[in-house]
Amino acid sequence: NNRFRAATILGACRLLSEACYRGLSKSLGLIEGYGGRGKGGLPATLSPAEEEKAKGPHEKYGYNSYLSEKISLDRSIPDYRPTKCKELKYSKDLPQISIIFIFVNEALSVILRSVHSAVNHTPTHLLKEIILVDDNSDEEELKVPLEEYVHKRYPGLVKVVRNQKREGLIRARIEGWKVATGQVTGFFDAHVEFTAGWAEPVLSRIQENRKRVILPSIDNIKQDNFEVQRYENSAHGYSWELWCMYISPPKDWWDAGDPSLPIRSVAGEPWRPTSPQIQGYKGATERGQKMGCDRIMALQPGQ
Ligand SMILES: [Mn+2]
Repeated sequence: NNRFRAATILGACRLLSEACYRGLSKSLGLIEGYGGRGKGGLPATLSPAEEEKAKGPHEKYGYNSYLSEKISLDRSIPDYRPTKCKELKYSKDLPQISIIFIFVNEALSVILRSVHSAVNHTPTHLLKEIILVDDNSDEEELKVPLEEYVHKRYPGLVKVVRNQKREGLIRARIEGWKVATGQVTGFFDAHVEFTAGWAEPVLSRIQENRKRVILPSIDNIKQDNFEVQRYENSAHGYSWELWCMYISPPKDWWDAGDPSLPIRSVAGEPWRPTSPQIQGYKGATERGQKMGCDRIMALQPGQ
């Protein structure tokens, strides 16, 4: 049918653009392709001489940004979904998502890996756009170099929003929401990697009921070696300090014996598959977590 043909053509266009734009990352000292250090989500390592160079940036970012530059923007990571999740079938007719990343002085390679992995793991017909909200970073590499790269590498796909003063996480997210045109809005930290099949269950749950706010089940990327570490299925909540907590699913979820079922929580409904995120990150954007929701409903929580 036509929709299938359109998806096939879009897929072919993506392959063509891959061929044209590969190598662009080299100008930034970064690497593309599925292999290399850290492939398959395995721990990545530095030589002793490199270790010395890595110390300063590690202190600054709270993760090993020097090592991050040595890991491909497209590296493969494991698919930790329960088998049943992989077998689920979804409607071809799902709403499109605008993916919004917020950052302040995040390492360029880490932001770009978030973007590459979103493009690589979101079906073309479901990805409306990617929006990068810079909450007034100081780093020069996050200005012209970042903007030139994303516009050349993914023409027409990425919007960049710059806050003229530091607004904080929630107002920065709202700035991203304002320019979003997808039916669904997904808010993410800019230090994540997406896994295969992450989008369909999220969009499907929102399509069933647009008042839902969906949180994926989140794995961990280790801050020192970028190893992807599987976390148990869990609900999300917040401590009194407003740090995100992973909470064991309620008894009725365990009793049902089906790991593909969504987990209800006070903060939303997590669902594997996942977007792992770097642990130990010190940045200003760490309050709040990744979620997808209906674009219009997003700012009308009373409904
Ligand atoms: Mn985070």
